[in-house]
Amino acid sequence: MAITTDDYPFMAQALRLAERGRYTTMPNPRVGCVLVKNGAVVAEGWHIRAGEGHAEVNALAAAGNNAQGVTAYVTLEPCSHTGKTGPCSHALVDAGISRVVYAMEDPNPLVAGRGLDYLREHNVQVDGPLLEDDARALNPGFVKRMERKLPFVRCKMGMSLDGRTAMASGESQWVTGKKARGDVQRLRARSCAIISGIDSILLDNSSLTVRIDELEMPDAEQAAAKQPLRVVLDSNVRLSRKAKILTQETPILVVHNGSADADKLTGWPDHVEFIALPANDGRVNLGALLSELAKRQCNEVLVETGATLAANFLRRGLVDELIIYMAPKLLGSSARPLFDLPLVSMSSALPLKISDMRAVGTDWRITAVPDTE
Ligand code: AOF
Ligand code: ZN
Repeated sequence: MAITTDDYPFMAQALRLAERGRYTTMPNPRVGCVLVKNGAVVAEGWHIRAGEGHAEVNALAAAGNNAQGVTAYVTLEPCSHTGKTGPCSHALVDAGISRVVYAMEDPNPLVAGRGLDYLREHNVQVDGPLLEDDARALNPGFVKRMERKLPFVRCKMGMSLDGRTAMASGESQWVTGKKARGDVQRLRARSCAIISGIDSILLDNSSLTVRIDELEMPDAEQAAAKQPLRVVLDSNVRLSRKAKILTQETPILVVHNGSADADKLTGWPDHVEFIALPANDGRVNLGALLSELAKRQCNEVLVETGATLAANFLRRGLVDELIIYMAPKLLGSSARPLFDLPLVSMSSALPLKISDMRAVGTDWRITAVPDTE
């Protein structure tokens, strides 16, 4: 028996369960699992945080003695390795399940098909992939890090209807409305790291933290949500010892070009780490930065910065997704443009595809991705 139309709603349910790990599973992927017998759901589970039960194990625990002969719908191939927890493919076999429907193979080289092989070798019927695009979209960062050793890069900007981000003085509070700013909190919360440039940090004196208590989600999930790593690109170490970003004691990574005097790098609070990365013309190489963040197991990273650094990420083809909040106001022609991209001919324009556009309070949120066709 292969996949039938009956399988779709159960996998859709598993995908929705996986979504509940949106802010909490990192560096692991978001994974959901539904156990079904005779067309009825017996139990469900999802992965909440790294180091704790995987989706399948949580679902099996919820099923108790009822897992014999069930079909398991999982949004990711059940694992075959012993990591922080035991292999899910073994747990499924031991529980006596008869069929597994999976949405996508696990791109983790530790697994990569071995979980499915183990199931087949133990007489479990394996069908899939099913709703693979949705499963990949659930974990863009985990998938990219496993496949390309790079994080998924989302760049967020706020602009006026005439495409301006700040007044000429740098004044930018607030271009967008309260709802849009709340939406940005969710973007931060799902990210493993937030990247900003030293100029924006000095100008806006922002803290780049997540107000976790304002995220709308159940208490248990809220308790598992973490603050993302805050990354400051600061080639010449100009960060002020009084900057507001230092007040919250969650990790900050200051990335410089290695040329700063030793005394500039000492005497900082314990939660601030400095690293030197390769640079070109004194400015840290952005590709090297992203590789470093992937090594630190960052899945999704959010670039929240000014027009110059954001343009540099874009120009180098390092942005996977642009999120632009557009506010219903005009800032006029002396205000700052969205990106510092001094292009002169139409042929050098950066082609994008708008993949989503929706109202967020009084603003519009535009999601655009590079058009590579
Ligand atoms: C699953 N179900 O719910 C998840 C899986 O260190 P560990 O033991 O937590 O293993 C993490 C790896 O397991 C992760 O990189 C990915 O390959 C897989 N995640 N697998 O069967 C789950 N979260
Ligand atoms: Zn597992």
